Amino acid sequence: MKIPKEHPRAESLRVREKLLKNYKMGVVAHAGLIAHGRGEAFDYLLGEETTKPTLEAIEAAAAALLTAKHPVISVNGNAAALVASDIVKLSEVTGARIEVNLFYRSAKREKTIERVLREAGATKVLGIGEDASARIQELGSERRRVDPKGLLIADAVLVPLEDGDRTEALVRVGKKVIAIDLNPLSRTAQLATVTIVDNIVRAIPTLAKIAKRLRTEDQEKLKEIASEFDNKRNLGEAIALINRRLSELAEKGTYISLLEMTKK
Ligand code: PTJ
Repeated sequence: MKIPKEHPRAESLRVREKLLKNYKMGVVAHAGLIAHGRGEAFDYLLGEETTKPTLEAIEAAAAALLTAKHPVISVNGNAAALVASDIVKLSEVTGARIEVNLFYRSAKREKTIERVLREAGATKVLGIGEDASARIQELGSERRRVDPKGLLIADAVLVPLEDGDRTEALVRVGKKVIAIDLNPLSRTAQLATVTIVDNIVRAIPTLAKIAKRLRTEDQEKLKEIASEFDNKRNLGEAIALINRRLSELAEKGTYISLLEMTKK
């Protein structure tokens, strides 16, 4: 579908089209489309922008990845569909390995996602087929199958769009989990070490940019940034921001008017 440039929701429609195309290609799972709809609803509440508290979380996430011994970016269908080349950039900047790890696992989907990542510039993709020969026993789903060179030994894991069970299991086995989730109330958001409450289409490029700036800082300083970050407080700020925004909008009732739009 061709989206008119002047359409007021052009960007959101473009993202949706990308997901649909990738769903047809077998990259995105059927439930990935439902998950996106849920995310979009929260993005509306946040004002569809990267907020100030989120920038602090992104800085802490960059510091955690840059100070980890074995950082890993875990990739699922939605992330590959929307931000494959930004994931490759982030991996180059931080030295994090890229591993495909799916909730709705199938050999065919894994291979299709690997191809998307390679086309985006990835030279090594972990977790494909028999390479995922290790198990994280604490996990119930197919996600327990991990690569011994990646998620098994990882000390910091970036999980864009996640199911809460895996975040909980990864934290339980002692890994630092950096989650990207638009819903600050989700189990993932609540249980992660660092939660970036933002849309992955904005968060991953920003994370790569900030990591590039921070990577010349000394390791002690980066460790301090990571350890001083308080996820509970930061989530509280994200929720308060939604609360403030909704209160302001509640005062107005309508915030879009045809008269204002005609003036523009
Ligand atoms: O590709 P697979 O097989 O690994 O499956 C991936 C999905 C996303 C289907 C799977 O992990 C899943 O079922 O996730 P959930 O439990 O639906 O959680 C997805 C979370 O991501 C929700 O809390 C959404 O609010 C959030 N979300 C959706 N789209 C975005 C998002 N967060 C950030 N950016 C988005 N674009």
